[in-house]
Amino acid sequence: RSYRAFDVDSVKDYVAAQGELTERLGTAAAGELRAREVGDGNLNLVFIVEGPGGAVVVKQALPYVRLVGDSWPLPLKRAYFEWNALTRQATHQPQRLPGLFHFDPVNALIVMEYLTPHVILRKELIAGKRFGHLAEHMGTFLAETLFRSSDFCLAAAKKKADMALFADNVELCAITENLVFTEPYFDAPLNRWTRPQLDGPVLSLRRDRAAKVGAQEMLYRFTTKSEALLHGDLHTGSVMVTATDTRVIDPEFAFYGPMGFDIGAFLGNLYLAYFAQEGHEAYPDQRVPHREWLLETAESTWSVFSETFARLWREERGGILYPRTLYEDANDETGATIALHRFLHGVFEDVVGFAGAKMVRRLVGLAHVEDMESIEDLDRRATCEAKALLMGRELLVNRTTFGDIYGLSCLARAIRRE
Ligand code: SR1
Ligand code: MG
Repeated sequence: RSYRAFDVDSVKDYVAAQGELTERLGTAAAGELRAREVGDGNLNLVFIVEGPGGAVVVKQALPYVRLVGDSWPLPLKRAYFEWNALTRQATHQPQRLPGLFHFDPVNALIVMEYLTPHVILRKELIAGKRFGHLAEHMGTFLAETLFRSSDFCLAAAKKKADMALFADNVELCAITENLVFTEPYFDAPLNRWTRPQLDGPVLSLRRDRAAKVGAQEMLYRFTTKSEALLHGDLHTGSVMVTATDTRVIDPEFAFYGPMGFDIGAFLGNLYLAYFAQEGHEAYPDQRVPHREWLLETAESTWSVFSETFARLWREERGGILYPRTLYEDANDETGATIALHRFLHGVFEDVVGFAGAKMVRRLVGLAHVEDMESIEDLDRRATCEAKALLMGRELLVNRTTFGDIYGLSCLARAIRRE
């Protein structure tokens, strides 16, 4: 057997031949199935295959970057890392993931639950919708997946084995190393920005020594700080929502890295959504409650993360670092609390720096966000983007100066009003 990329016809034959899916689909006959390709991400094929009894999603890696074409090859083994990340996350936080049905390493595909009526969070944020459970769900997901894959919880041998497994996700890490931390800061051929409106800010960024130093420092942390198994690409396009439910999808960039990278990616995308709001309404003031909700969601995600992490620290701490036995009497419990707060302080600084880097790359690098791209009036789009760029740069450069998460909301409001 060798790899083949499926299309809407051949994927039906493939799915029909997988006996474990028959009951779910209500048929084993390809002729009774319907398939459509719905992938709108940068890398993969995504099919929805429906039978008389139900539907599944088939996500298949292509041997190249879909966004760019076959001039940019990309290994199929990313499906293996995605599967391994999903199965590990499922042991930590199954409620926030799609159900997992089948993995085929040869065809680099995963068959999973068809989430309905779920929709991609980014699209809902653009439409001005709000989700009351989002911060609670995301903060808990982040704390549980990050804490439980770290040295604070896992046995040392297991953590080292997992680090070794995911260390081979080299090419996807290289995408992040280049596209997030490097290319936005020089005249890289694939960079894009709203021209000519953003030419000035882009040129300034390339001459901005402090921003470049900040980006290099965050890159170094990204490559060296192997704290936890990360999702690795936790933007608002990797989250699906309903009014009551939240699911996290697509961890193909998974590897052992700094906890603040996942949290910063999510928060940075909320701030991008915040600055994009004024591009989406004839009367921007109608978006005030939504804008404020985006900032509150960023604040609450961090609060829920840190509170849940603290609870896990008290209840589940068991790895090689800070074992419970070190803190048996009351004084030592104080020591454990001090250690926890020092650790979270460091995570927060990373969150701020990574959020900034993630914002900058989506404005002047190769891969942009629909929040901004869907603003048709280019002057208006550029105004939103320039403010977001200013915030991203501030977070990157001054990441040590923010006392708490509320300082980030204040900065966002101040820059928006300028
Ligand atoms: C070439 S891939 C561009 C981006 O898409 C993914 O979602 C990652 O964020 C990557 O950096
Ligand atoms: Mg993705």
